[in-house]
This record gives sequence, C-alpha cells and structure tokens, in this order.
Amino acid sequence: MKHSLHDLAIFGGAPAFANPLHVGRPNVGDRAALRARLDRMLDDRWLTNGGPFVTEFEQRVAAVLGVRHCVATCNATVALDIAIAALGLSGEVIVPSFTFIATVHALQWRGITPVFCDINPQTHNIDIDHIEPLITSRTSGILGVHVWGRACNVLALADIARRHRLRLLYDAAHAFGCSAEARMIGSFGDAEVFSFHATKFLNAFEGGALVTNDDGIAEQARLTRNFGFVGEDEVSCVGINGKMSEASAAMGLTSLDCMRGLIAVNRRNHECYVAGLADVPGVRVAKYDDQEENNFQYVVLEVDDSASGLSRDRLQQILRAENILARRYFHPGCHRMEPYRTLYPNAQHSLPHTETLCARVLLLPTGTTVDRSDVQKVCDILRFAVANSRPIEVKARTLDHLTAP
Ligand code: T4K
Repeated sequence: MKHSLHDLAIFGGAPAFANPLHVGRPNVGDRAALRARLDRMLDDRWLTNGGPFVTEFEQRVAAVLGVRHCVATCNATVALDIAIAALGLSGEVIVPSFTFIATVHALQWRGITPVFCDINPQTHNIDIDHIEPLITSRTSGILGVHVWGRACNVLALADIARRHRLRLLYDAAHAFGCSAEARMIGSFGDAEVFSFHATKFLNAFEGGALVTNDDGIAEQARLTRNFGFVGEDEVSCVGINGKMSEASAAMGLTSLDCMRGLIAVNRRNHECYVAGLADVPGVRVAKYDDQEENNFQYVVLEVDDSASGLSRDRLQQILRAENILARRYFHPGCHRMEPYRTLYPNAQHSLPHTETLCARVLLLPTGTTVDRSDVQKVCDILRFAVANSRPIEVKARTLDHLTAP
C-alpha cells in the first residue's frame, strides 16, 4: 500500500511487485498432460504435417464452436492470409484501424488496399454506420475484428455484406470461447480466424485457425496451407506453409482441457478490477455482455484524463515503475504505422473515435499468474495515483525533463 508520494516507485520508493506483472502472460495448464502428449509425439516420431494431435485439435475446436470445419495453422496472421486467398478478396477491403497490425498487414501482403473504417466508441468494434459510404466498385469484402472478444454487430454486418454482395471475414483472434447472438463466435461471415498465440486465451505456443461452415472455403484453405498440394506429386494452386506443428497442437489440446478453469480465473480478476476501480474518477474498465459467453482475457482500462488528472501514458509510466507492465493495445492505430501512414496520410481525419480510443486504452495484467491480491494492489496504486494526480504530474514532468534525450 502506498501512503505517500515517496512510496511510489517513480519517486524512488520500492516497486510494488518484485517480479514484473505482465499483460499476456501465457497460461500453461496441466503440465503433466502436456508432457505426456509431447512424449507420445516424440515416441511416434510424428512432429508435423497432419499428425494426430493437429487432427484432434481441429475436431475439438470445431465441436466447441459448433462449426463444420477448422483448419489449424501456424499462427493467425497466416490463417488470415489463407482466408483472404480462399475468399478471393481483391481490390479494397474495409477494415478497422483499431486492431493489431497483423489484421491490416494480411491484406497488404495480398496487394489489397485496406480501407480504414472508424469504430464505435462503446464497443471498440467497426462502426456499422460508417461502412456503406466506404464501399466502391473495387470493394470485395469487409474484415471485422471482434476486439477483446466482444463481438462485432454480426447481424448488421451480414446484412450489409449481403446487400452489397461482399465477402465477410472476421478476425476473431481474441474471441475463442466468446459468443454473439447466443452462438459461438466462429460460424459468422464466410470464415473466421482465431489466434492461439502464447498470449491468447487458448494457447498453442504459436497457432491459429480458419473456421468456416463453407466446404469450398475449407478445402481451398487446406490446400493453401500445405503449399497447394493435392497429392504427393501434384500442386493445384499457389500455397504457403501454414501448418500447425504437433507440439503446438499438444499445447492447444492441453489449453482446451482447462478452458473452463481459465475463464473462471479471468472472470474473477475482471470482476475484482471492476469493483476495485469503480470509485476511481476518470478510469473505467470495459465490461463484457452478461448475456453472452466471454473469455474475459482482456482487462481494458479507458482513461479520461480530464477526470483522472493523469493521462493514459502517465498512468502507464507509474505502473511500469511499480513493475506492472500495462500495455497500450492498440496504440497507435494501424493507420499511423508504416506503410499505411505514408500510403494514406489523411486517414486519421475520418477516424476520430479510433484516434481518441488509441490515446485512452491501457490493458492491465490478468490470467492465472495474477491473483486477487495482485489485482487489489494494482487498483490501490491507480487509486492513489489519481487521488494525487496534481503533485504527481508536477513531479513527473521534472523527471521527463531529466530523462528527455
Ligand atoms: N489479429 C489480432 C486482433 C491480434 O491481436 C493478433 C495478435 C493477430 C491478429 C495475429 O495473431 P498471431 O499471428 O500472433 O497468432 C502480442 C502477440 O504476439 C500477438 O499475438 C497479439 N495479437 C498481440 C495483441 O500481442 P506483442 O508484439 O505485443 O507481443 P510481446 O512480445 O510484446 O508480448 C506481449 C506481452 O506478453 C508482454 O507483456 C510479454 C508477455 N509474454 C509474451 C510471450 C510471447 C510472456 O509473458 N510470455 C511469452 O511467451 O504482440
């Protein structure tokens, strides 16, 4: 507990945590089960290229999501690339800028122009009211992102896509175990893509998947994932190596085994943050819809500096000094990163909500390495900092001055 300004680590006090508290710390699950799977893999000498663990992983993911096909991949970025090819996207695709850079890079790699769409400031997802004015004769699809696992407006997007004959792809990297309209995310649009990166809710070290109910898209994705091979000696299209390894699938299966327990931990932490910060002016923890399934993987703080007296960046600096490694996802927006800021220098003018949110979000640590008392400590530090915002800001500016290059 910090009682005076000098207790704060930015002023020389001891950090609140001896070891860093990370956002995105992987959940490991049952180590014995993982080791047993890895032993089996080594005994069988089958390490990749359509082995039994990948097959089992695909079947179990498809069953959890209630979807016909799961095509497991080495990561979500490659799954997006494969999906873009399988859906035949070309020309222009409408996409939010408030996302991880991989979403937009996947389009650019395929020579497609990303057309940035603003977001709804409440949901943080693509704003359905801003899509139609962006549609041109070159538009081939919409790439929505279920940011933080909170679903896009799937009904409105399906309607827009149908009326304009556009393909609809979802980046569901954050959304494994989440639902929309009481249906698991995974079966919306033409296809959806999940990430099973180490930092994600369901972790396969590195991994991803394209899921779809469309037999043709699934078949094309399977071919593209494996260099375009249709048999041992025949190639049918330009493919890539997008295969998931057996070790990744073993980890993915182990994560699937403990999925319910992970949700319970994440939910508890999220509730503790909401309660612990409820009375702190200018900071708000983004909520999840009680009517839907959520994985609660992300604790997203929105900072309104006019009420907190401290900017998001100042709060991040204070937390980091305490060894709380809060992250600014997503900052800056993709339109402000290269090559997009050079290619589309005026994009920010049409993205006011994206611009505002990129300056306000701060993700706080959660997951199985974070317990209730850790959350309480993080909340106490935030409360103390906001309550003392004026003297902290004055002192911190001097520090900025001293450390400026
Ligand atoms: N679409 C969306 C919406 C996404 O958010 C992502 C990925 C993708 C697509 C692409 O999915 P993949 O192709 O990766 O499957 C991290 C992740 O690498 C990235 O997967 C994720 N989104 C993004 C939001 O976060 P970085 O560059 O911030 O990672 P890094 O190395 O800074 O690590 C993040 C935090 O996790 C740090 O606090 C350290 C901690 N960490 C990380 C790893 C890997 C650990 O404690 N242990 C670990 O093993 O991108």
